[in-house]
Amino acid sequence: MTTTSITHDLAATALAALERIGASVPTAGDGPTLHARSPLTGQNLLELPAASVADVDSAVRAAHRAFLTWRSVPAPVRGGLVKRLGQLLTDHKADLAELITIEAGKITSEALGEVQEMIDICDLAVGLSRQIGGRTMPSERPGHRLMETWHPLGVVGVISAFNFPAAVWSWNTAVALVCGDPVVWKPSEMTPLVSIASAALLDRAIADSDAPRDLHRLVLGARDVGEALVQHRHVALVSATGSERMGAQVGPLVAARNGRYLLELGGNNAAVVAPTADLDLAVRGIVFAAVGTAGQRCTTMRRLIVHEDIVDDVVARLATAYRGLPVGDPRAEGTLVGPLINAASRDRMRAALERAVDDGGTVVVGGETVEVPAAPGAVYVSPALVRMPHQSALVTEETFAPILYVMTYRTLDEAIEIHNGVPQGLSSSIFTRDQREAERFLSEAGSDCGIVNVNIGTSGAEIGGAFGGEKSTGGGRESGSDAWRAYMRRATNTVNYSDELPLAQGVNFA
Ligand code: UN1
Repeated sequence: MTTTSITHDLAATALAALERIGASVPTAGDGPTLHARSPLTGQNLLELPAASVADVDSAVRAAHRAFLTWRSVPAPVRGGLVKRLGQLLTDHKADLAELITIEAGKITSEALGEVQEMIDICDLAVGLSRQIGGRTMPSERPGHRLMETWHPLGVVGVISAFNFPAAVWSWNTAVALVCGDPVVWKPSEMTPLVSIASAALLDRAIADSDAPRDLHRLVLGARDVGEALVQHRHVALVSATGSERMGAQVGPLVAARNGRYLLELGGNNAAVVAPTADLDLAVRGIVFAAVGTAGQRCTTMRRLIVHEDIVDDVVARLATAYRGLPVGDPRAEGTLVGPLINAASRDRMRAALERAVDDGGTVVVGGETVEVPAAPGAVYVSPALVRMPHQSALVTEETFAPILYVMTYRTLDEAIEIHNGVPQGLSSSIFTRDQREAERFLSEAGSDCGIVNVNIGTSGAEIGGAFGGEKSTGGGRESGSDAWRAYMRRATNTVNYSDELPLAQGVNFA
């Protein structure tokens, strides 16, 4: 088959999945457009209409009008909508996963896992719909009640990235909807079809639940669309997932209008491998975290800090595992590493590997282009394992490709210092059987990340926990635990049910 005929087949497969989902694919007109594209061939699939800045304004205004109704719908009833979304996602799990594979290049198992993550967050949000609520605190005054109430916040603007083109939207949207907030979504330009499909399922759930139609609006487009969303005064919360550079631009823009933002930005995640680690388990955990999703997760393991006594053994085991990695068509049975999203990613990976060597590093294995004859325009690479003499400036940056830098340490203090010596603070792990070491890594003086694991890798977090990180990762938390609070506003209430008017702090004003 020629590349063009493969692309043609991919487009037909995508359109068939969209049709089963019940999504209509708009045709491009005179206005701005964008292309759906597949990293499986590197070619364009379809041309789609993009939103203009004026479209963003009308989407936000429509969502805001929906808010005025939705905020007064009881939260457990709002949960009914999310329950329906979860059912539809379950029914169309394979269809949506197929689109994720076609547009983001994920292997089938990981694409299905992404949709499972969406179903899981719907379950969590439905449960939350009966739990979001405040506390009652003792008042210092007799006959008074001091309590807090949590109210819906307003329109949430969601900006998401190509690598989790549907799940990150669902973490935000399922929680926002039960919290009483409509969503306007600006997805990555690289994954428009996944977003059209996800939005269509939510539209159907909205219709089936008799909820306001404009509770969700999708705005496809480029940077101008994102900027218009970020700056709109009716967007109460901007939840943005992407690069540190993007976050550095979004934060100040929202802050300038005193809006709220929730940022989930780059990671430069590391694992410490201690002398007592179970190395069979560690190697499996490291390989999944470092090469899963072809190194394109924000939680991808990018640094390994190994005790010097075991480093040669660990590197040898990893090199063996890396040499056996099946790289290729993500739809093929057995493939573990699919394509990079585009040629720019490969160029950045190459440049990073060249800099690593300039910094005294050695590429142990990988880093090569893998030719897939049927798809010359696709970008396949073998994941790279690189030994570094120290943590150079390069290693402190996130390169969104499968490169794992290996460094050594002698004492745990030194390992923690190397670990924390980067700007990002998303995910981390330690492989050890020494409880004292594990506890130190988990303590306030250990890892400075938002996610700190023991004896598992850095990626593949469950939705039950709060997801996000510190420092240049942005500080936001999405998904489980009490992350819902970011999507609501808190009112503190003092209710006087006495006949007196005592003032707090004993103030006398008579
Ligand atoms: C991301 O890469 O933006 O923990 C999200 C994980 C997934 C989510 C990753 N549950 O790897």
